[in-house]
Amino acid sequence: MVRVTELGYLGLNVSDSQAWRQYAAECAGMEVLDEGEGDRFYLRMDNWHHRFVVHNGPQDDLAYIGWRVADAVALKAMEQQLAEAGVSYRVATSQEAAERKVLGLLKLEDPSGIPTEIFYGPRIDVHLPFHPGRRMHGRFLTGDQGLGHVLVQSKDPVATYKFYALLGLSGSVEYHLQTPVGIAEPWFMHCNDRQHSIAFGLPSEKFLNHMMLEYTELNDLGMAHDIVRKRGIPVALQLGKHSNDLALTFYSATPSGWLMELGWGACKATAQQQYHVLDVFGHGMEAAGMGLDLEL
Ligand code: MBD
Ligand code: FE
Repeated sequence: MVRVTELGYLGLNVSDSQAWRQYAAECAGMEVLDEGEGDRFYLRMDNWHHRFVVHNGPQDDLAYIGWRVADAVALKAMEQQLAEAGVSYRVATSQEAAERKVLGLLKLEDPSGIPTEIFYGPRIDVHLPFHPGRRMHGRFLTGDQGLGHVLVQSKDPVATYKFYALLGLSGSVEYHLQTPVGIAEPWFMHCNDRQHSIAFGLPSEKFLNHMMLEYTELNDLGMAHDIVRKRGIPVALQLGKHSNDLALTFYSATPSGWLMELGWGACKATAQQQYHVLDVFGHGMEAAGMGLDLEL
């Protein structure tokens, strides 16, 4: 069986491009790259040409998720795997591959309709070393762990699990959380050392509930927290430590309304599954109505 190797890139649709450029650079520390296309700009976290394509659009939601495989052989094997499972996909044209700055890709949809791309051969701009949008003590933790994680909508969590398992991710329900309307059972799946690259199973109006980026240095998380607080950006969940990935994180609003989880110190994925009913500490609820009204 062939497996995806990392959460490689994300496409976002945003209504306020200017607010996003400022937010991404000045709060998170990403590098803004504008190639003059007019309808989009890029965000960098490392030496990849980009990790985010930010498209101008009215929707304010996730546009697509890009999962990497090793090479052309793996992409061909993935095609066969999808076909045998009866999942429809199409092979993107070379023009579409050039648009994403990859050597080849497949286009399909996950069971909730989230546009999904499986690609190989991203463009790595070693000649253009990452230049953070604000001062940083360290870097974003990417490498073979991918760009971070997303928590996405799932209309049918079991179907969603089966879809991502077909792509080669592993995982399970990792929390039983008491909510006013019953027990929430979020799922977490990984495809490399990052404890999870995708999560689902919590109510989410948009495709995207939140995305998570990880710093290599605690000081950069602290700096991000100071900047978010000074700017009065709503914080949905205060600083706290998750029980599953042991990361110290907080959740604040992006200019598109969905949440950004910034973190540091996550542990690596393990083969054996376990579940939790509460986080280690913190993650107290602050701003309500942002998609994570949870007692973690
Ligand atoms: C996460 O990254 C997360 O977003 C939640 C809700 C629980 C555990 C880890
Ligand atoms: Fe998360």
